Amino acid sequence: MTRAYLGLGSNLGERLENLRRAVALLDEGGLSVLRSSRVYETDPVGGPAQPDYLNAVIEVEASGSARDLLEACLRVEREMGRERTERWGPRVIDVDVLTFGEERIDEPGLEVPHPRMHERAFVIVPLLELEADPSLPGDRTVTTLRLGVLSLGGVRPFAPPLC
Ligand code: GSY
Repeated sequence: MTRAYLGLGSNLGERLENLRRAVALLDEGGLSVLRSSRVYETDPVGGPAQPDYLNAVIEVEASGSARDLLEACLRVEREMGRERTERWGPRVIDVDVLTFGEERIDEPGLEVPHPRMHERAFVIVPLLELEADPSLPGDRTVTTLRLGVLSLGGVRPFAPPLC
């Protein structure tokens, strides 16, 4: 069994309902969803002008490999009708593998810890509710993060934890 953190995001349709449904589908798909951060409303980062996101981080326990976990996340995105068209565009749901235990993986389509997570306040702020010293890409730790890179603006508490 491996503890992992997943990042959830939605900026189309019933955003909060979308996050809740993703948690339910992940749980039904065989993962144990252990804990959730609060839900934050966040300014969109990158891509075209698009609506604000709701973001949260959940902690799961996975029985398979990191690749199995990635497949489970992609399955939920597909079940919820996500179309991977525009790379940084708006989406009904986004489910990202942020960390997988202490593993460091650099394979096609699967980089863990997520290579951009340390630059994204919409990931780091909810993650720090669950884990004081998370695995980050490279040799980084939370104490070495530079606030210039990680702008903390644009992340506002919106709703209680998803579970
Ligand atoms: O990387 C996930 C999708 N995404 C997000 C997001 O989840 N939240 C915010 N605030 N901006 C984003 N830009 C992209 S792409």
